[in-house]
Amino acid sequence: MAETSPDAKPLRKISVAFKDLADTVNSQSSDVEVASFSQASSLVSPLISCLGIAFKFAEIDYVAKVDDLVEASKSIHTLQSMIDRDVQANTVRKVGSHTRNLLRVKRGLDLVRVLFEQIMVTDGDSIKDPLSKAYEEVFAPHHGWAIRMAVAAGMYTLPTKQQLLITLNEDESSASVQMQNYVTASAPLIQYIEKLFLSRELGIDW
Ligand code: 1PW
Repeated sequence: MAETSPDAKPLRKISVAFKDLADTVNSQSSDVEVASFSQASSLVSPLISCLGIAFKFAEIDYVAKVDDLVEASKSIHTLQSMIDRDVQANTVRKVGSHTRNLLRVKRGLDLVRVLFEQIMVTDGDSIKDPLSKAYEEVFAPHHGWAIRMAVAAGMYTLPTKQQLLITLNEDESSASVQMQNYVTASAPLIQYIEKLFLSRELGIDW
């Protein structure tokens, strides 16, 4: 029955959800809803847990921030209005604010985007180089020494690509299709979120 259960293909679920969001962004006719964004982002959490126990702290941090956005979606309709509320309340950079959490979750989605890109162009069975590159590009500039060391240590207990594929219930070619779908879909969404920050002169490097 595992084949037909809804969680049997987590990569497929991710790529479908982000394709929907990308369609919204690309249509330019409606704003991205907090509900659909947070729901799609929550599908990425199982992927982080596949990276092993050493990344449990990253998963806990990511899940908490996505949960905060899920909670926000009960009273706030769009990402735009969520940010504007924090601007008005002067809480954009406040620890735990929805806008701050959105910026962190956006980085998580960007990390997965670069990770998938790197996995697809890297030979061999190790995902250490792909994840290291993604981390260096997306998160390392924003993390202090202690977190960077914990991440570096976690790189030595990663599953192999084959182990990851088994956990995700994919083979090499089906995984490539879904990863490419996510890479294609997430790019315009990430740009859209960055533009929400930059057009309000909130910065994205904090
Ligand atoms: C989708 C994420 C994939 C995770 C695997 C790669 C490792 C990424 C490492 C994340 C590190 C989490 C540790 C917590 C750091 C927080 O200090 C920081 N959060 C993030 C996501 O950078 C800032 O959070 P704050 O101060 O806004 O609560």
